[in-house]
Amino acid sequence: MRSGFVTVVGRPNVGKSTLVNGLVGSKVSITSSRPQTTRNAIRGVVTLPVLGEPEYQIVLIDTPGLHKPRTSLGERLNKLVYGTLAEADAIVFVLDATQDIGPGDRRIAERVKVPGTAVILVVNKVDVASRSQIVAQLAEAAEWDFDAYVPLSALTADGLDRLVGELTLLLPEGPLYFPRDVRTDQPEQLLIGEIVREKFLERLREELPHSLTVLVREMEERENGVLYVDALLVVERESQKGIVIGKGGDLIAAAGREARREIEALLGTRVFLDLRVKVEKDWQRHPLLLDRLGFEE
Ligand SMILES: Nc1nc2c(ncn2[C@@H]2O[C@H](COP(=O)(O)OP(=O)(O)OP(=O)(O)O)[C@@H](O)[C@H]2O)c(=O)[nH]1
Ligand SMILES: [Mg+2]
Repeated sequence: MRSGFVTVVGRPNVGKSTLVNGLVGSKVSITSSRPQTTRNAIRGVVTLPVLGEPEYQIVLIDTPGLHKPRTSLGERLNKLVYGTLAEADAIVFVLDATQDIGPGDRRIAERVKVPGTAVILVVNKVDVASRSQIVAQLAEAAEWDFDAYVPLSALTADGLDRLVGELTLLLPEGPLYFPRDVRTDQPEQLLIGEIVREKFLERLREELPHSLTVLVREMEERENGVLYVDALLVVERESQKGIVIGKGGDLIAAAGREARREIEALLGTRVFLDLRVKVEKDWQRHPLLLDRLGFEE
């Protein structure tokens, strides 16, 4: 069979996580309109059924958007991305068709040139871009001389099959890395924390989406068949606590309700979601706090 690891990289908000979810066919990574949503290397597995040999397994690695770091967290995240590039069998570099190619993209274009590793350039969001925008981006990116160019929409799935086709051509002979029915290796506890964070992201503005992290401290099945989930919302400043809770607690209640419903659907069980808010001053800037909050070096 053919199999391999494919790192998905690009600037924040270009649609990397939406693309990985679309390829996997289920939500393994949260998405939002806020930049820097993803904070881990999240693996999503695509195993293509055997309709005559060979069989394919594509292990996609969704990564945090590459950006100019302003905090220890940002530095750690960029480093994490560069690490996954070195291990990849192929790289998918994603551009947003509605945004001009900028210095950030050019820096990434240099970094993805790893000897012996093929690069596919994806021009995403074609559903909301004009034909001339798409053509201009493809023309400009053509100078980078990558191995394939695929315009697509991660959101509508238009063009995803072409990307899968290109990837299968690039995969080396390899083992079945994950059982055929596995879609991610992300522990349930982490995915649940991410779902909770996602529900807050769209409700928060300015620097607050960046200042929030979620730690699931406990998950326990209670006698009445309800899964009790204790999640801690960690923010950076005292003033942010009130914003996350909202007037009369309405923000935390609405986000919590939405998260609970999604977790219930995911696990097929009733859930009691216990949310608490805690301030860890400037946690994004302190290596020690980052360690404790699960962002390893
Ligand atoms: N119209 C349209 N929107 C898209 C498409 N792909 C992603 N989006 C939207 O773009 C925003 C960012 O998507 P994400 O998948 O979170 O982007 P990302 O690259 O993972 O972002 P970071 O994790 O912050 O680096 C979300 O609001 C998505 O719904 C697309 O093909 N078309
Ligand atoms: Mg993402």
